[in-house]
Amino acid sequence: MSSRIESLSAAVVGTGFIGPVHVEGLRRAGVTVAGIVGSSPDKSKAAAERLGLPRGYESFDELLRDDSISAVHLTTPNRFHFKQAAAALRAGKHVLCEKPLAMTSAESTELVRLARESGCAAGVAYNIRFYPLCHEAATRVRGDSIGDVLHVVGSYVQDWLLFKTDFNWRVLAEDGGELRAVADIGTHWLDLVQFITGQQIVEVCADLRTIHAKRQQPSGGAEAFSGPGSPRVESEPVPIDTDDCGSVMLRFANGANGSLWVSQTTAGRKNCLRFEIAGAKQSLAWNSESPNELWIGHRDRANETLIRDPSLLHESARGITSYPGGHNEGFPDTFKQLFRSFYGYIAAGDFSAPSPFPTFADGHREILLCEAALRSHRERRWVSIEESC
Ligand code: SOE
Repeated sequence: MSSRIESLSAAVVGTGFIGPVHVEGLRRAGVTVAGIVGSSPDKSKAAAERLGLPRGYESFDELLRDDSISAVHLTTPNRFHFKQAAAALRAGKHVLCEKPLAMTSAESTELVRLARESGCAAGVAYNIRFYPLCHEAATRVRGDSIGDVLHVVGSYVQDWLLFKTDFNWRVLAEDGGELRAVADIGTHWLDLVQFITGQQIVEVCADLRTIHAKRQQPSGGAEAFSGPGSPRVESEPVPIDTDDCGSVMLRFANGANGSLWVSQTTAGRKNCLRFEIAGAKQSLAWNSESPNELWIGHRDRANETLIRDPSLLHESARGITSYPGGHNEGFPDTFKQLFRSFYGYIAAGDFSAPSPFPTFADGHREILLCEAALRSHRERRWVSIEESC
């Protein structure tokens, strides 16, 4: 049965950096946001007031009992994703979960199964796909404009964890998982290049590094991107064994090869994802810090830069573009477009149709890639994804 996006209502779990991004994206997509829940009733109430939401739930269970909500957004630390996603699906709610989907592939396998059996929509917030020029790149590569994909290289680099006084739950393996930079930002890149090329990564060889073996943990925690800790805040040294940076060599199903560099300790790079996809006829390159430009490389004529302009884009990219050329769209717009896609699918009501958003199956694939990368790093050898299944 089909309905309208505007008739759907959602609640957000998590009040940190990314929870409010979801609230804003939902509102801009036209979805009603019924309320939010944090790690305590006080935090829920404060977030609801700050964000102008009708309700700060007392608990996650209270949120699940709210029959007015059709979907739940999980923006909690990674260690909660499995339990919360499973409970929400069992309660008959559609789920949009932040990445990585779970802590282990055993958990993500179970979530894929539960999602299938629940008959609910289940998506993972790989929002970077929803920059219009990333959809444009996918249409061009899959439509053979660039020829056979030969190699794919790039990086995702940030600087918000450069100093040993920089801290967030993500640096702790028990909260975020054994892999950090690769899982937190690397999987965005891995998801993106597989989406664009239509080719799965089948084998990896990783070399990872923890720059700060100890970090200063402030009492009371710290939000992502909150800047260097104040010397006046009490903190204590804690051992860290998650990756600050590293490289992963890749082999794709069609024989293409490539590599990814990830780092959360590159001074000056705030949140910078770059890819370069080389085909037999052309190359494409893109940088998330100038997201409205796609570079098109030629061998036998001058290179081009395509400036995002809906009138010049393929239908797939035009469909996720809201503003005319020159009116730049960025990070918050990707969430709006992802949510329009997710709720548009729910509203259309045909769950046998292919999902236009990253699904739990995509999220599971990313966990397999992470496990293969970690194993490869520890055993100092190539690891196939099949081996890690
Ligand atoms: C922190 O590294 C973080 O917030 C990621 O968790 C997000 O996925 C990315 O979009 C920005 O950086």
